[in-house]
Amino acid sequence: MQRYLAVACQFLILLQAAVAKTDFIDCNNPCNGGDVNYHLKASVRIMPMLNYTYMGRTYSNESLPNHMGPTMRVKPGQTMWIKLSNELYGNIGPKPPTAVEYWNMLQDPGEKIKYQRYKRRVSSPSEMKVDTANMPHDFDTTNLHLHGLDVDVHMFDPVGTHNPDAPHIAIKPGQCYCYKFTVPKHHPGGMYWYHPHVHGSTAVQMWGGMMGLLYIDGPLEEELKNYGVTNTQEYVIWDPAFKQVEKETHNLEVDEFLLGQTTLSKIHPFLINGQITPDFQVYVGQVLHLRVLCATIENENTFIVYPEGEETKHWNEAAIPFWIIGSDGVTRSKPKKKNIIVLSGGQREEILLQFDKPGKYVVSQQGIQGMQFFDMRGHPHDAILSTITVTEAPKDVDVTPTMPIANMTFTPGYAEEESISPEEIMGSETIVFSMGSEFDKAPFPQYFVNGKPFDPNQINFHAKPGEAREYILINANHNAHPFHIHVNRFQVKKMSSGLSSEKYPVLESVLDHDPDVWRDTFMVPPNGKTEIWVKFKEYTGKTVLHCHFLAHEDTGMMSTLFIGEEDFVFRLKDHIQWIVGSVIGLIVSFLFFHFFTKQSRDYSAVSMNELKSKARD
Ligand SMILES: [Cu+2]
Repeated sequence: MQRYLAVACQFLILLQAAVAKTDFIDCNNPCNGGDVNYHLKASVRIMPMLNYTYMGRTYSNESLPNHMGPTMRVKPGQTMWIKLSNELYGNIGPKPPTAVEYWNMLQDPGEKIKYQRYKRRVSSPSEMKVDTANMPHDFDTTNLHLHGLDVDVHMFDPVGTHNPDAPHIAIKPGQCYCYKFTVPKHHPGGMYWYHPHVHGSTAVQMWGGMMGLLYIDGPLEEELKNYGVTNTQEYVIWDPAFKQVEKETHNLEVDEFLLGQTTLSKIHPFLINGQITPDFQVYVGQVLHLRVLCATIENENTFIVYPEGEETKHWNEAAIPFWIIGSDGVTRSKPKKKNIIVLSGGQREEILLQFDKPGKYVVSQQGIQGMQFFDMRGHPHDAILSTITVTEAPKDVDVTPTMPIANMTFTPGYAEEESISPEEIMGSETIVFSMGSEFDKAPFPQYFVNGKPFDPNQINFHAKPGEAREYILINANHNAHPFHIHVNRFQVKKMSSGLSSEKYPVLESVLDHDPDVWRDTFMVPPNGKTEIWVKFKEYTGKTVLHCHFLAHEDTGMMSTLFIGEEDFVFRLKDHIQWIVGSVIGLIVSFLFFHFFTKQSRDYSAVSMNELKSKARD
């Protein structure tokens, strides 16, 4: 019996060890065995901005003026190791909200009355139902997401896990993690980025500036150079929110996210490369190549170029057209002409611009008001994102490209024949993004995927490597939700919205999609639908899909997706009743047998004695 128990214990220990495999490392471990190696330090930074001094969480150091972390570069086929050290110590703020704070806020809901279906409130904070998993929390716990890369799944511990129960990678202050990736040989070259992704703290950390650029080398840079296009600039759009150091109060924006998210509108400056309306310079006739990342946490954006002073006119009337040559890290074979694009958080666009007259131009963010939050005007503000100064080129310098932009061709990130065909679609599923407005629940409002908030113990979607699937993304709300799926890209096949483009003129541009372009993030329009086809490639394991308005994701608008087969995992919780029952059974049987055998021994001893005495007689 003892031997059996010992074997069973050993088996359980082995299983536990297999389950507990992790990529957490001792912080003295350099984690530098890749072809390229990076060390990111999540740390606190005090920085001057907008006439104030702010405190935020960043990966950056003082030498990086754009407030972002170091730019990473890697070639297809290379291994990339990233050590992430969490050095977020101290009272950084703001504090995660409590159910009592939500209750207090809901006593005077103000503008939140505009929620179309709101439910009864409760008479005391103790009656609030609290969805702990979806309350903003653990603001100093972090991890790393390589946005848009088709590499191993890396949301759950360890990287590449097939354990359906694997926990989110959650690196606490003082802890270090070693991420090891191999970039596939066929990976499209282009602009990607990285940011933290711990459920509950993503928005707060990214409002503080925890993000950075990641380029995968590809033929685009060389091809542009061959066309004489050499004026390349990064263009990162960011809507920051920090704690102001001089004041004890929280930053207004962060407070409103934490307690409501609905009036997050009052002072939302958009920064470009961490600066307020910076100026870009280009010569007449020269091509300006902007590598645009919309790194907004909670806002949509437009990209429209006007001659200065004409920005109040309609873009179809006054805007300077531009060309898109790549989207979400995937180069297009031919430039596509546009005079407006609408961007949501996570999207990237490679843009070529050319001016035939000198002068001052502006890049404008406008026309989104009213589409963000239930028809509330003022969010986000119309704003000038940056200026562009166009001057005559010096006489002896030839800056014009070797051919008109319209005639340029590029090596596409995906070949045309890789496009998903209808026969490849192995299934179709609906994913509904919606919000709840139950006044007796914290957090408020509630954010749902298919009617339910994120449940860390649930796997909601399954897919197999090699197959393609259709997802019909539905937005039940009067505000936009950008959809993002990890690891694999998709093509946008159809879009529609129940709103009127007369009332919301940018809507036409939102719906203007290119069905052959591969994306990793795209808008699900207000009261609308986006139909996508996803191709699942070689990477398998546990990962997520979610809304890329990160405050929505943090408070519930995320789901778990499992690609491929799940590992067999011994889960104590599944077997606990059986184990407890068996143990009780064993104890009862042991006691019973012990008692019974003792009785019969006593009896036989007595009868033996009696027998002996009889024999003597
Ligand atoms: Cu959303």
